[in-house]
Amino acid sequence: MVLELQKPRPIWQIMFSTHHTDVGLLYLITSLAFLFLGGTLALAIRAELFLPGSQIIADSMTFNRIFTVHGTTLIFLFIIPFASAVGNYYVPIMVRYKDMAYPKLNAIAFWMIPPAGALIWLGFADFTWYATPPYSIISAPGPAADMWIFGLKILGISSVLGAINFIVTILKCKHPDMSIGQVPLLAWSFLSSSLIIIVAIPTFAAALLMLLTDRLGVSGFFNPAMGGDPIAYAHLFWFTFHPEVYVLVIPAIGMMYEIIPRFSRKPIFSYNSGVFAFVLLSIVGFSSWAHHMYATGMSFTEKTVFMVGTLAAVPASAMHVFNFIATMWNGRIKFLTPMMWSVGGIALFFSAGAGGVVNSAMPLDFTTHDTYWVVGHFHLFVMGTIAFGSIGYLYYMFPYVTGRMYNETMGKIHFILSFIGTVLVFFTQHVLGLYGMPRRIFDYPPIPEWIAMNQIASVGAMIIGVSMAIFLANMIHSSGKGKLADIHDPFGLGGKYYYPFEAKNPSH
Ligand code: HEM
Ligand SMILES: [Cu+2]
Repeated sequence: MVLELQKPRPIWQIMFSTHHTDVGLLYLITSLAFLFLGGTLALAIRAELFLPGSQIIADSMTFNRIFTVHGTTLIFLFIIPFASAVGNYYVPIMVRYKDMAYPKLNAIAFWMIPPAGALIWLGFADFTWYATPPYSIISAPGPAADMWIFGLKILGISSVLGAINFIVTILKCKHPDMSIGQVPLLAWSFLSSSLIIIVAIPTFAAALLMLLTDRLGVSGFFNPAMGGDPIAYAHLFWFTFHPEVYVLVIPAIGMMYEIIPRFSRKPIFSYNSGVFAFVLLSIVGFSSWAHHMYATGMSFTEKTVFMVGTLAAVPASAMHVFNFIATMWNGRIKFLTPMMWSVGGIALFFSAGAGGVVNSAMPLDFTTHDTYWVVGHFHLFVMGTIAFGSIGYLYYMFPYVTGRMYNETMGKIHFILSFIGTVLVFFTQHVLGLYGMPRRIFDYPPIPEWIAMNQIASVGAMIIGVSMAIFLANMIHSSGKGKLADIHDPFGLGGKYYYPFEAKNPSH
């Protein structure tokens, strides 16, 4: 890998560069900045819900704005750009090419993110991360709502440009001596998620335009007063965003495929099943979107089709979990920070999936739908699986990017606190949902069980907050003053298992 920070360069040289590791670094820093911004909003939400009544947030409108921007930030400005950071660093090297296929396009895709982030943060819209009509078209206050729509539009274009670049880099630029069956699983994960993006995003892009023209009053696609249908928006939205959840999770799984075998000091149990499961997941991801809409009056037959389509994703997810366990089995495991995050992420992936199966069973979903159960469910994925996989990988990349080691003890404390916090917040939210607490509420009646569980969740969130402060301190301190890393084997795994791609891609 290229050592970015060891030989300091003026910041503008990195900003105007189109080299894949420079663009990767920009993605990395931007995504981490948004992780902390979005995380701060989460702490505000949890502080507010610590007790019934208004605590630190004045009114429900402000509360809605806060959780809308929280969700939008962490999904679109942290998880996706973080994956792009990893892809930018690693995919060209893994396919043994000098850069991404289209370096300028790559830089353009990155530079669309800061303005989009600014639109979302300066606007601070209030209509939840899926901008549900009719509220979003009739009453959501502008210009916040319009800024959000434009922000998401820009992010969608950026994703599509990035996806085209990954697909062409992997399929067309890989070294001629390398067959597609030799491309590492991390690169396969980018190929699969990029293909999903290309198929899924245009639908939401269209829906956003329709939302905007509806807001302007020149159309009524989703406006019942003009003969439109809000449910149509839900279909368009979920046609994009159910597959999109796999866009989020697949690269995180790909990152685990790098870490688990290396730190188990064993080859991956089955490369082929990893590839198969990625491809399968990207196809079946399109057969389940309406499981978000069981409560909308679809016919029994339609619901059954989507229920079966949803369950089709289970074998693909399970294949990854089995593959990881079989790889670790009898391995000489070295539990350093990256490995702890990956293994923790797999455990939470498993429990999140179990909750997903409950949601997908249509009769059970009538109990869980729109309650805190759903909040718990998807956070076990986005935080427990995706953020855990990503953070583990960040620790893994750290010596290759900075040339220095992070502090191992602080890394482990970060993991342990985050794991405890995540279980406290999101397992509790599942139970809270079963006790009937609806999601997205600012105030709640003083039911003793609700108060107790909200307090457990809030304490869990504060623990995560503390762990993230330790993380930030570790990253900042170690990137300047950390111990110099042995770049050939920074984790002391033994020569055979160190990162196999020593290639340094020269700037051009
Ligand atoms: C792979 C990673 C996954 C992620 C990132 C994820 C994410 C999400 C999100 C964001 C929502 C709620 C969205 C909202 O209403 O705001 C959700 C709901 C749901 N998820 Fe997942 N999910 C994942 C996997 C699964 C799996 C494997 C299943 C089924 C086996 C599943 C079944 C469901 C169902 C049925 C709902 C709708 C629940 C309801 O609103 O009543 N999910 N998920
Ligand atoms: Cu879904």
